[in-house]
Amino acid sequence: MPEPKPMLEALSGNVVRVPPVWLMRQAGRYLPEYRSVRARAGDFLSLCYNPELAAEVTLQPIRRFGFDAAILFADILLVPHALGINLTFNEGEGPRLSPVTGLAGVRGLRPAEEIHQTLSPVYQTIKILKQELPQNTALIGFAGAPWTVATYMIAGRSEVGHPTSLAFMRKEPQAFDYLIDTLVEATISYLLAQAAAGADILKLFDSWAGSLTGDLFDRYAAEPARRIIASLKAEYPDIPVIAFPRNAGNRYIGFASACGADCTALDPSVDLVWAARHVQKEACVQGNLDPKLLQKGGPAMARQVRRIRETLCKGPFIFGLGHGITPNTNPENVYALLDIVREEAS
Ligand code: 1CP
Repeated sequence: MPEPKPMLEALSGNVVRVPPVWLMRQAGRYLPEYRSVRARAGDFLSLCYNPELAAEVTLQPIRRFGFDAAILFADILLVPHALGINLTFNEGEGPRLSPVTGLAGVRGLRPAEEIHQTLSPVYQTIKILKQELPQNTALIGFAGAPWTVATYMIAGRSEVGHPTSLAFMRKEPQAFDYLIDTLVEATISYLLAQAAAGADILKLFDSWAGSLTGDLFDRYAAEPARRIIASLKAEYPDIPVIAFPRNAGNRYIGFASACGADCTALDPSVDLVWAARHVQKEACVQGNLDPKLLQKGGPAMARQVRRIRETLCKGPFIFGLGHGITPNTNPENVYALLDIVREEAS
């Protein structure tokens, strides 16, 4: 009998007594062993496309902390890169992309079915991880949701409030819809290939969903997620999907039902009692410790970790952060967090 994976238990809607736990960006600069492999790889993209090293950094936090899930080491911006966009990560200034402009620009992208030429090392990383991971550790594959990825492709960088992308949507609706459709197709193809390589769970990061107001949220966050998840479920009905419509506010309600996700990942702004009442009854929830509290550690972190666990543990629940670990987090605080999440309920 293979050992059960607590992550899959929670994702199938069961209440797990000691909740499974993993942390967004659990592989990264807060770990000295990551910084050392990163230096060996050279730049960030070379690390993402090197299956041995990408697998190594994925495994580092599992060895250290024994999380219940490993998340594939890659980035949401590999998809635009595979569609033919220039991409660089420069130390300290975040990603830079060659922006897409106009209908001719979006039509000039590589067809979605050609992304695998660039992305095949990612599938190789998954195959290595399947050999190396402990049996009870689930492997999460992921992609960015179309809107979030589109914001980087249109603005060429990270942009607060996304004025460039929202203006593009308004002024060039045909080009914008073409871009979203291309990203839906590419994301389906990419996630299906991750599932074929062995991912146990798939996660869709819509980190900038909160910039979509009114009808735009349904049209460009919920609907693309629904199309992607429907295609994944048609081929892999047993692979659970986690959706992360960050900063969706009230629109967290109904999101999992609208798009067919098995779990909703909550950002730190979501009220716990409200989430237990309105979001958790639809599907498993994941979250939502503020990464700033993990960075701070001590009694303030301990109090909030217990509150999250106590409020959400009556339904299907995965303990996690509401956003990624900050690079200046002390790994000692992660050990402390795990002790509290895993302490026996009194
Ligand atoms: O210097 C370094 O080593 C680069 C830092 C880094 C890392 C470790 C980047 C650059 N990406 C990653 C890995 C990564 N990115 C993972 C896998 C590792 C893990 O979680 O353990 C994942 C799941 C992502 C996803 C990702 N990339 C998102 C969605 C989640 C989120 O943070 O909201 C986004 C928005 C990105 C884009 C990105 N990648 C990296 C940067 C600096 C950014 C821009 C972030 C921004 O716009 O503010």
